[in-house]
Amino acid sequence: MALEHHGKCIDWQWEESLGWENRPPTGDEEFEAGERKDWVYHWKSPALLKCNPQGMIPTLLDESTGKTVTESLICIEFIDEIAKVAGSTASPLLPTDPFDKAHVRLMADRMNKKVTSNYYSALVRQDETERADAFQGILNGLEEFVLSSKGLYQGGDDGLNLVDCVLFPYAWRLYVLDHYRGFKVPPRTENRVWADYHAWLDRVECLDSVQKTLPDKEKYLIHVEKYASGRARSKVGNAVRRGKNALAYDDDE
Ligand SMILES: N[C@@H](CCC(=O)N[C@@H](CS)C(=O)NCC(=O)O)C(=O)O
Repeated sequence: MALEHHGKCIDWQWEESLGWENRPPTGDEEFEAGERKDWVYHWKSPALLKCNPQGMIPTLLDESTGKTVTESLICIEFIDEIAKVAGSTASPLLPTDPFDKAHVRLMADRMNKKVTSNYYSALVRQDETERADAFQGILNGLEEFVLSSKGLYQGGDDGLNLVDCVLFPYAWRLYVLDHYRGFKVPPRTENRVWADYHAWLDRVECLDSVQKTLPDKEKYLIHVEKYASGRARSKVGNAVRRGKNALAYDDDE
């Protein structure tokens, strides 16, 4: 996609910079020898590590200045601002009123903590009670989202906002928790809240802009199996396996 910013044409392109690889054990790992062959590590491209030493996705890079933007919530706001400057007529992802904007940021942060983080806990933790507690946290987050929504989308009828953008990718992948853990989101027939939730999920999934971003469901199940079996040695996988939340990965892991 090309956008105009400060009179310059900005071309955006993706670079695949995360992958998975089996690595021979070094002998310093903290797991039993018998488990070693099964652990799967992240491969991170040198280009990613150069502009974000933490090696986390998303990372945006402006090649002309070397400036970077990281952290998904901040990246979404950044893209929204760039689009506005470039004259986009799409409805903005954040409202202009400072109070409304503060509320949207707060809700986006709550969805990140209650849904995104608990998704990894429900998937990676091996203790059933911990997993069930995490899934309950997700359901509480979804209910909070529905009750806070002002229309077809979280902020009203005009289009997606930051909260929808943060929640949807994880709401969409909850079939993974049903598959690996047997955790089911209540059906639309349960009550008004769940009817509204499923209507929102269907509505967002049907958007062209969203369709383009969705992976194949079967392939994604295979991709996350390494998390479900606790074998993923990514920063996120390590943090959750060690009992922290998915957002609390350490810089040096
Ligand atoms: N708090 C970060 C988390 C992003 C995140 O978990 N990214 C994953 C995407 S697969 C990642 O880069 N994982 C690499 C790793 O865990 O080492 C954000 O919201 O941007």
